[in-house]
Amino acid sequence: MGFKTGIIGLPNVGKSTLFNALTKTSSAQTANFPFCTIDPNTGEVAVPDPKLEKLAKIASSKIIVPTKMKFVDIAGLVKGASKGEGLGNKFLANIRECDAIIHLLRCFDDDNISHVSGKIDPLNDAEVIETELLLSDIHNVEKKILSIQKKANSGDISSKKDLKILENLLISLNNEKPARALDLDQDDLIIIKPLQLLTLKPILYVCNVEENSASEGNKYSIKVKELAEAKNAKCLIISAVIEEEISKLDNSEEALMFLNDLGLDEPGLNKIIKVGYRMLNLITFYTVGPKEAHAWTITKDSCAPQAAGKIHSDFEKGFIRAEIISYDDYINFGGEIASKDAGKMRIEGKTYILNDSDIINILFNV
Ligand SMILES: Nc1nc2c(ncn2[C@@H]2O[C@H](COP(=O)(O)OP(=O)(O)O)[C@@H](O)[C@H]2O)c(=O)[nH]1
Ligand SMILES: [Mg+2]
Repeated sequence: MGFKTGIIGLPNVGKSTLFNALTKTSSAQTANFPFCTIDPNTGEVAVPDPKLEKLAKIASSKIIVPTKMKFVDIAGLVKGASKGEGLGNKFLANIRECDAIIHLLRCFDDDNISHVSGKIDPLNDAEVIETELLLSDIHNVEKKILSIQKKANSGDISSKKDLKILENLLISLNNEKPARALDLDQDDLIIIKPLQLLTLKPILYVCNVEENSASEGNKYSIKVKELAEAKNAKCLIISAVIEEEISKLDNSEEALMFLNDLGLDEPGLNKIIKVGYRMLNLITFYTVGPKEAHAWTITKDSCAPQAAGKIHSDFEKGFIRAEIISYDDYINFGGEIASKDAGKMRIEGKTYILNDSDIINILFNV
């Protein structure tokens, strides 16, 4: 299972430009992992990972397999989408399948590129889109309420409890409060999660600015930053045009020189992935050997058998124990055998909670 992030925004804000650039840059950075297009709008991106490269070097791994993230270019959102305008329902269904949302906002002036409402105003644009997401959620919650109302009215205790939760949720949504802004407890989530609400998904605002504002931002991105802070959301500044330029370069050294000239130190792809990882509460772990060095993604606080299950379902079923070396030890002692000799390889059982960057070896029995 890969983590999937949808890129949304009004038409002509630069979504496709960014999507294409991200996916091409990814394949340029990782020769071992050519970018793969799943369909024209979905791309799998290799997560840039200097640690993985160091590990592979130490272990003389023949192949390097980075962990991946999916991006989806979600086109077709216009005012009225929740009522079926534009691509309407298809668009919303595409977002529903995503784990997180990148909301791309146009923060560049360019008279040659038309804007749907004729004026550059990222805050207004953000509101137009978020209103559609809210309306779609309201519709879903109302439908769910209708479906359990009868049972609740007949006195069924559990339905009554669910109804109360949903009614409170509906009030908040009607007050333009996204579901992610609510203080939901475990009981709430059990009933709310299956509704796959769009406004429950973590959101990252990305300001698409003109090239020479890419390092500092501009008058539009300042406003978006304030909006993000008020909503307790994250915000990044990128220039889709710069990302497009980088994606045409042959290697990462050239890309870095180009970026440095513009006052930047890494491609937007890296920034987006880093923030995305934090937003989604993800960590990376590794399996390393002479055959391959492989990075895997897992949710923070996962236990060793869950990590084993990422590698192979048999590893989870037949899990006996895991041998763990921390990344720092692996690097400092210079590999698996040296770490083991130094007493740095730990044997851990089913309840072990993975640390970020752990190198693991699963012992299992099927
Ligand atoms: N000047 C300028 N044009 C851009 C920028 N990003 C995208 N564009 C242009 O805006 C137009 C629409 O971009 P596109 O990526 O197709 O937008 P989408 O409708 O959101 O997918 C294209 O002609 C792009 O070349 C930018 O940062 N600056
Ligand atoms: Mg497009």
